[in-house]
Amino acid sequence: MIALGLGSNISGGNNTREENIASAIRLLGDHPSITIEQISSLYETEPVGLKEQPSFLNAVIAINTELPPLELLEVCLKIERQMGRVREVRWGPRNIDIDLLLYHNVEMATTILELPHPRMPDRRFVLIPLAEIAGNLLVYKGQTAQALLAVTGDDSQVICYGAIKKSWQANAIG
Ligand code: PH2
Ligand code: MG
Ligand code: MG
Repeated sequence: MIALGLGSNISGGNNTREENIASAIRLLGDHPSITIEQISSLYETEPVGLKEQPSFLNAVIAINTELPPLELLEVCLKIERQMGRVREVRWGPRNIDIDLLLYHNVEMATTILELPHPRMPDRRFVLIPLAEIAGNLLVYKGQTAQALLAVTGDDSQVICYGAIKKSWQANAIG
């Protein structure tokens, strides 16, 4: 599975957080080499790291692509820029964040990309939506997302916010 984490905690222009997530999914799906395979529910999540910021909407999607990891990362960063990504501080508020979480069984650690995402075990806002779409897949050091959730040190609140709006999802999948 190739999994991406999506997050938004500020509106961009006239768009809500939900629209930001939906736009990112649509732009990813519009890429000629990317197909969207699964989209988790949206989750309303308490900020982790820098606490004094608005709560996030998070989701995880599974995609398919022939693009190698670094090229996929480039596409994600390009979409962030295209959406006029606003971010002043690391871990601070942003209208859109697209993170590469998993790329099949690839393990790599460079200064620009680490796979699987090294902070995955410490983030309920990633593990909960990932568990929803990844089933029994071993996602990190031989463990399922569910198993990682059982032992994570993170106790931040993650509440299901519901499915992404049907109209947007229909446009994105396939
Ligand atoms: N992203 C961060 C830092 N903290 N907290 C939540 N709840 N959701 C995020 O997506 C998030 C965060 C850095 O990318
Ligand atoms: Mg992130
Ligand atoms: Mg990021």
